[in-house]
Amino acid sequence: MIDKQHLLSDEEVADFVCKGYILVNADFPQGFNEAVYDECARATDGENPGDAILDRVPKLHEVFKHEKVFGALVSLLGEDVQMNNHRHCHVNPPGSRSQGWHQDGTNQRHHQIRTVLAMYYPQDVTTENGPTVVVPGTHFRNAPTDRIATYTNIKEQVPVVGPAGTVAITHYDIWHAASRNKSDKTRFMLKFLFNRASEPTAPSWNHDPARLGAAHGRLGQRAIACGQTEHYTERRLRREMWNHLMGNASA
Ligand SMILES: O=C(O)CCC(=O)C(=O)O
Ligand SMILES: [Fe+2]
Repeated sequence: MIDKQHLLSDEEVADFVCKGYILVNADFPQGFNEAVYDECARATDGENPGDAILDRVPKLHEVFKHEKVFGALVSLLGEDVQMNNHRHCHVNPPGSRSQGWHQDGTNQRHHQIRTVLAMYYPQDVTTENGPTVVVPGTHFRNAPTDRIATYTNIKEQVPVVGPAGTVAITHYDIWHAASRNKSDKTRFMLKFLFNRASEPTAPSWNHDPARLGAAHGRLGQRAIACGQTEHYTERRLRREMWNHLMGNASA
């Protein structure tokens, strides 16, 4: 059983529902991120090993065992959360061009949390060295990838920046893209997928019924500036997602 203190709070879960992502700053032992960086550089020198990156860099298991990372995954996907077989080391070399906006895979077309992306950065990420960029709230917007790929900068897009050891956990459907690496050093991002294995029957986070009012307040906020129609639609979809997570009628 995971210690409750490592689980997300009601407000954090409500924020995830609203924005579609949360950043976890994992404090790995001294030298851990640097060692992963070097091992990823060796593993991808030549052909990218694809899903085999976990066998090539077994230290990556430690990332998802970290109490804060695992606590966030349990909070969003339940205690029996499962690691998916697909994973990838995303290499963003100096001088790269930015990627088009996209949703990974075929988006899921439901309004629940069934799969998340967990993106681990083994080096500091700044706006200079090619951060992943996300658009808050877009996990509710299923859109053809060939259309969103034509969009350039979106007002209120958020670059995922943070110190080495940052893990961005996002809803599978969030719009995202790698941005241009303007630095002189390769940026690595290790993308893992996690799946829900069972339906929620009760909150799997550090739920406190006294915090429900605050959580509901968060669910009503705008993820980014948007029209009234989108705001009403998203507010309804968030409540659906939240009620599903609560697993009962008194949500
Ligand atoms: O490298 C990144 O920051 C994102 C890459 C990505 O989202 C993808 O290739 O699907
Ligand atoms: Fe992607």
